[in-house]
Amino acid sequence: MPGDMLTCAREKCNSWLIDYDARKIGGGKVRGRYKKGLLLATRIFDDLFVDPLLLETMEDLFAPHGFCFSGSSIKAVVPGEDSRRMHIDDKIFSEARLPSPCMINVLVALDDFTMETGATHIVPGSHQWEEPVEEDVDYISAEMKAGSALLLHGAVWHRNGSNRTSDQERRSVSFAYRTRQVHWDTSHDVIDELPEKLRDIYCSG
Ligand SMILES: O=C(O)CCC(=O)C(=O)O
Repeated sequence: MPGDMLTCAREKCNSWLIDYDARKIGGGKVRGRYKKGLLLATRIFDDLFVDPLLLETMEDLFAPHGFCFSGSSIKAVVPGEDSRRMHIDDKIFSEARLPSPCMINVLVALDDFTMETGATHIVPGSHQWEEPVEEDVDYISAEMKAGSALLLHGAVWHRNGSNRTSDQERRSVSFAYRTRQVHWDTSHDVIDELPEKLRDIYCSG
Protein backbone atom coordinates (compact mmCIF):
# COMPACT_ATOMS: atom_id res chain seq x y z
CA MET A 1 0.00 0.00 0.00
CA PRO A 2 1.44 3.41 -0.90
CA GLY A 3 2.58 5.42 2.16
CA ASP A 4 0.06 8.24 1.72
CA MET A 5 -2.84 5.76 1.42
CA LEU A 6 -1.60 3.93 4.51
CA THR A 7 -1.44 7.15 6.54
CA CYS A 8 -4.93 8.13 5.41
CA ALA A 9 -6.36 4.65 6.10
CA ARG A 10 -4.84 4.50 9.57
CA GLU A 11 -6.25 7.95 10.40
CA LYS A 12 -9.74 7.33 9.04
CA CYS A 13 -10.52 3.69 9.62
CA ASN A 14 -11.31 3.90 13.33
CA SER A 15 -14.38 6.01 12.60
CA TRP A 16 -15.72 3.32 10.21
CA LEU A 17 -15.29 0.31 12.48
CA ILE A 18 -18.32 -1.25 14.13
CA ASP A 19 -18.23 -3.18 17.40
CA TYR A 20 -19.02 -6.87 17.58
CA ASP A 21 -18.50 -9.69 20.06
CA ALA A 22 -15.18 -11.37 19.34
CA ARG A 23 -13.76 -14.39 21.17
CA LYS A 24 -11.53 -13.56 24.10
CA ILE A 25 -8.35 -15.52 24.84
CA GLY A 26 -9.25 -17.96 27.62
CA GLY A 27 -13.01 -17.73 27.03
CA GLY A 28 -15.72 -15.07 27.01
CA LYS A 29 -16.06 -12.07 24.74
CA VAL A 30 -14.04 -9.02 23.91
CA ARG A 31 -15.17 -5.96 21.90
CA GLY A 32 -13.96 -6.70 18.37
CA ARG A 33 -14.13 -4.15 15.54
CA TYR A 34 -14.75 -4.52 11.80
CA LYS A 35 -16.28 -2.84 8.75
CA LYS A 36 -17.67 -4.61 5.70
CA GLY A 37 -18.44 -3.06 2.32
CA LEU A 38 -15.63 -0.51 1.92
CA LEU A 39 -16.75 0.41 -1.60
CA LEU A 40 -19.80 2.06 -0.09
CA ALA A 41 -17.83 3.73 2.70
CA THR A 42 -14.83 5.30 0.96
CA ARG A 43 -12.98 5.91 -2.31
CA ILE A 44 -9.48 5.91 -0.74
CA PHE A 45 -8.69 2.29 -1.64
CA ASP A 46 -9.92 2.33 -5.25
CA ASP A 47 -6.41 2.53 -6.74
CA LEU A 48 -5.26 -0.37 -4.58
CA PHE A 49 -8.08 -2.61 -5.78
CA VAL A 50 -6.93 -2.09 -9.39
CA ASP A 51 -3.19 -2.20 -8.73
CA PRO A 52 -1.68 -3.38 -12.08
CA LEU A 53 0.51 -6.09 -10.52
CA LEU A 54 -2.46 -7.50 -8.59
CA LEU A 55 -4.71 -7.48 -11.65
CA GLU A 56 -2.02 -9.18 -13.75
CA THR A 57 -1.65 -11.86 -11.06
CA MET A 58 -5.43 -12.42 -10.95
CA GLU A 59 -5.59 -12.67 -14.74
CA ASP A 60 -3.00 -15.49 -14.61
CA LEU A 61 -4.62 -17.27 -11.67
CA PHE A 62 -8.17 -17.12 -12.97
CA ALA A 63 -7.50 -17.80 -16.67
CA PRO A 64 -9.32 -18.66 -18.85
CA HIS A 65 -12.61 -17.64 -17.18
CA GLY A 66 -11.53 -14.29 -15.80
CA PHE A 67 -12.17 -12.73 -12.41
CA CYS A 68 -14.08 -10.00 -10.68
CA PHE A 69 -13.78 -7.95 -7.54
CA SER A 70 -15.51 -9.65 -4.64
CA GLY A 71 -15.75 -7.17 -1.79
CA SER A 72 -13.60 -5.57 0.85
CA SER A 73 -13.52 -5.07 4.59
CA ILE A 74 -11.42 -3.87 7.52
CA LYS A 75 -10.89 -5.88 10.66
CA ALA A 76 -9.10 -5.00 13.88
CA VAL A 77 -7.81 -7.93 15.90
CA VAL A 78 -8.04 -6.25 19.30
CA PRO A 79 -5.90 -6.80 22.43
CA GLY A 80 -7.04 -9.99 24.14
CA GLU A 81 -8.85 -11.33 21.05
CA ASP A 82 -8.43 -15.04 20.37
CA SER A 83 -7.62 -16.61 17.02
CA ARG A 84 -10.49 -17.79 14.80
CA ARG A 85 -10.83 -21.41 13.82
CA MET A 86 -8.74 -22.65 10.89
CA HIS A 87 -10.74 -22.23 7.67
CA ILE A 88 -10.48 -21.88 3.91
CA ASP A 89 -12.12 -19.02 2.03
CA ASP A 90 -13.14 -21.22 -0.93
CA LYS A 91 -15.54 -23.07 1.37
CA ILE A 92 -18.35 -20.67 0.44
CA PHE A 93 -18.11 -22.05 -3.11
CA SER A 94 -17.89 -25.71 -2.12
CA GLU A 95 -21.35 -26.52 -3.54
CA ALA A 96 -20.25 -25.37 -6.97
CA ARG A 97 -17.31 -27.84 -7.27
CA LEU A 98 -15.23 -25.34 -9.18
CA PRO A 99 -11.49 -25.60 -9.83
CA SER A 100 -9.41 -24.14 -7.03
CA PRO A 101 -8.84 -21.35 -6.24
CA CYS A 102 -12.29 -19.82 -6.51
CA MET A 103 -11.07 -16.83 -4.55
CA ILE A 104 -7.89 -14.94 -3.72
CA ASN A 105 -8.02 -12.83 -0.57
CA VAL A 106 -5.57 -9.93 -0.27
CA LEU A 107 -4.79 -8.89 3.28
CA VAL A 108 -2.98 -5.56 3.71
CA ALA A 109 -1.55 -4.75 7.14
CA LEU A 110 -2.53 -1.34 8.53
CA ASP A 111 -0.47 -2.10 11.66
CA ASP A 112 2.59 -4.34 11.94
CA PHE A 113 1.59 -8.01 11.96
CA THR A 114 3.67 -9.74 14.66
CA MET A 115 3.27 -13.00 16.54
CA GLU A 116 2.11 -10.95 19.56
CA THR A 117 -0.47 -8.84 17.69
CA GLY A 118 -2.04 -11.81 15.87
CA ALA A 119 -0.23 -12.21 12.53
CA THR A 120 -2.15 -14.57 10.23
CA HIS A 121 -1.46 -18.29 10.76
CA ILE A 122 -0.99 -20.16 7.47
CA VAL A 123 -0.63 -23.90 6.90
CA PRO A 124 1.94 -24.09 4.07
CA GLY A 125 0.95 -26.34 1.14
CA SER A 126 -2.51 -27.03 2.57
CA HIS A 127 -4.24 -25.73 -0.59
CA GLN A 128 -3.36 -29.12 -2.07
CA TRP A 129 -4.76 -31.21 0.78
CA GLU A 130 -8.01 -33.13 0.52
CA GLU A 131 -8.90 -33.20 4.22
CA PRO A 132 -9.63 -30.42 6.73
CA VAL A 133 -6.83 -29.63 9.18
CA GLU A 134 -6.91 -30.02 12.98
CA GLU A 135 -6.69 -26.84 15.08
CA ASP A 136 -3.25 -27.94 16.39
CA VAL A 137 -1.76 -28.32 12.89
CA ASP A 138 1.72 -26.81 12.28
CA TYR A 139 1.51 -23.33 10.78
CA ILE A 140 3.68 -20.33 10.00
CA SER A 141 2.91 -16.78 11.18
CA ALA A 142 2.78 -14.17 8.40
CA GLU A 143 4.66 -11.41 10.19
CA MET A 144 4.81 -8.26 8.08
CA LYS A 145 5.18 -4.51 8.32
CA ALA A 146 2.25 -2.11 7.99
CA GLY A 147 1.61 -1.50 4.28
CA SER A 148 2.66 -5.02 3.24
CA ALA A 149 0.25 -7.49 1.67
CA LEU A 150 -0.43 -11.19 1.95
CA LEU A 151 -2.23 -13.03 -0.86
CA LEU A 152 -4.20 -16.01 0.37
CA HIS A 153 -5.08 -18.80 -2.07
CA GLY A 154 -8.75 -19.67 -1.46
CA ALA A 155 -7.98 -23.27 -0.53
CA VAL A 156 -5.16 -22.62 1.95
CA TRP A 157 -6.02 -23.20 5.63
CA HIS A 158 -5.51 -20.11 7.77
CA ARG A 159 -6.81 -17.99 10.65
CA ASN A 160 -5.88 -14.76 12.39
CA GLY A 161 -3.54 -15.27 15.35
CA SER A 162 -4.51 -14.23 18.84
CA ASN A 163 -3.59 -10.75 20.02
CA ARG A 164 -1.60 -11.15 23.24
CA THR A 165 -0.76 -7.47 23.67
CA SER A 166 -2.60 -5.23 26.13
CA ASP A 167 -2.72 -2.16 23.90
CA GLN A 168 -1.90 -2.80 20.22
CA GLU A 169 -4.66 -3.39 17.67
CA ARG A 170 -3.79 -5.34 14.53
CA ARG A 171 -5.86 -3.73 11.79
CA SER A 172 -5.99 -4.94 8.20
CA VAL A 173 -7.81 -4.17 4.98
CA SER A 174 -8.86 -7.26 3.12
CA PHE A 175 -10.33 -7.54 -0.34
CA ALA A 176 -10.94 -10.45 -2.63
CA TYR A 177 -11.15 -11.40 -6.27
CA ARG A 178 -13.14 -14.40 -7.39
CA THR A 179 -13.58 -16.45 -10.52
CA ARG A 180 -16.18 -15.29 -12.99
CA GLN A 181 -17.50 -18.85 -12.99
CA VAL A 182 -19.53 -17.87 -9.92
CA HIS A 183 -22.42 -15.50 -10.44
CA TRP A 184 -23.75 -13.60 -7.48
CA ASP A 185 -26.35 -10.90 -7.28
CA THR A 186 -24.48 -7.83 -6.18
CA SER A 187 -25.80 -4.44 -5.22
CA HIS A 188 -25.22 -1.86 -7.92
CA ASP A 189 -25.79 1.08 -5.56
CA VAL A 190 -22.23 2.21 -5.83
CA ILE A 191 -21.26 1.28 -9.36
CA ASP A 192 -21.69 4.72 -10.95
CA GLU A 193 -19.24 6.23 -8.48
CA LEU A 194 -16.41 3.84 -9.27
CA PRO A 195 -13.44 4.70 -11.47
CA GLU A 196 -13.65 2.94 -14.84
CA LYS A 197 -11.03 0.26 -14.14
CA LEU A 198 -12.74 -0.78 -10.92
CA ARG A 199 -16.17 -0.69 -12.56
CA ASP A 200 -14.84 -3.16 -15.16
CA ILE A 201 -14.02 -5.74 -12.52
CA TYR A 202 -16.96 -5.00 -10.22
CA CYS A 203 -18.92 -8.17 -10.56
CA SER A 204 -21.85 -7.87 -12.87
CA GLY A 205 -22.13 -11.64 -13.35
O1 LIG B 1 -7.13 -11.54 9.71
C1 LIG B 1 -6.45 -12.53 9.44
O2 LIG B 1 -5.29 -12.67 9.82
C2 LIG B 1 -7.04 -13.65 8.63
C3 LIG B 1 -8.23 -13.21 7.84
C4 LIG B 1 -9.13 -14.34 7.48
O3 LIG B 1 -9.15 -15.35 8.10
C5 LIG B 1 -10.00 -14.21 6.33
O4 LIG B 1 -10.12 -13.10 5.76
O5 LIG B 1 -10.61 -15.22 5.91
